[in-house]
Amino acid sequence: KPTINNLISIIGVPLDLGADRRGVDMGPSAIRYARVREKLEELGYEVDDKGDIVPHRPDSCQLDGTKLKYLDEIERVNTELCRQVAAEMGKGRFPLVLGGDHSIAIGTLSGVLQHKKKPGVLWFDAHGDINTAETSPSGNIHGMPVAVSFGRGHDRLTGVGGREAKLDPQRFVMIGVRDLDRGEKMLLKELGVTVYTMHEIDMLGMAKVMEAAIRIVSTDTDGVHVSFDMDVMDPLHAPGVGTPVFGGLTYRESHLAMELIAAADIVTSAEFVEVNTVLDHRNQTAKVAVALMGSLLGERVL
Ligand code: HAR
Ligand code: MN
Ligand code: MN
Ligand code: MN
Repeated sequence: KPTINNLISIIGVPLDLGADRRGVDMGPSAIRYARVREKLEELGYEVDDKGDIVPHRPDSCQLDGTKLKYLDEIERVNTELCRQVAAEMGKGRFPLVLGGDHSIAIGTLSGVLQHKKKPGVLWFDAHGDINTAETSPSGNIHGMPVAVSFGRGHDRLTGVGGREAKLDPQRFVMIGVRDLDRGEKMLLKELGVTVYTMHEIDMLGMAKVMEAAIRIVSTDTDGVHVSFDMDVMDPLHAPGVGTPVFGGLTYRESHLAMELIAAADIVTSAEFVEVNTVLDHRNQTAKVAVALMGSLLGERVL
């Protein structure tokens, strides 16, 4: 088993305030309906579903003098998520976080950082999610968690989990990227993040890309977090996402990536985010997410 032991804690975060389109708030329910617990139990894990961290929904978009939308509530939910992730890891359990929009990575990663001094991160996403208030075209916080985890961005977000607990960009790898804003490109280069865009995946193939990515995140690190935004997949395979971008990963490329991470035996926490049930077809995207979780956590054909 790729985890330290056989214990998995599921934490649902039905938050959609970080995104422009409603509907990812039903992501955790959709993933549970797609039988995530049963899948993990079949693989031999002992599963504790902690339920959901329930966001309050303000009746109008709150800006409080910043450009960031719903900053208050997103900070609150992420502070609680940080606490729960840290608590589960403290019990020696593997946190599996179900989103929700990708702003929840702020809480997941700061929770991981309460236990790991230098974790590696594999970030699967069509987007860079490395905007700050200054560079964001939208003010949507789901476009910012990577910047926040490096200590860049609004104080109220970088403060979640403490200002010292931040990631090292050298141990962070993005995979499947195909839509970056101008400011994101600049910050990625400035910080030296490794980015395997769809171009590199086309040129080298997923196996070679993952071999290189796994080497980076498992060198001089004390754990690996997998953050999987379902929009990294092509909309043909994962239609239920808020910000689909053509030209993404195929079903098999995504599974191969998860299988290679499982074979490397490195993963210590994971999150699957941005399942938008309103835009999905018959829960297809949630089902694909559960299948990917299976591969990540050691499922094999034979
Ligand atoms: N880059 C754009 C922004 O900051 C859109 C990115 C957000 N979309 C996501 N995140 N689903 O991965 O607004
Ligand atoms: Mn994302
Ligand atoms: Mn995305
Ligand atoms: Mn864009």
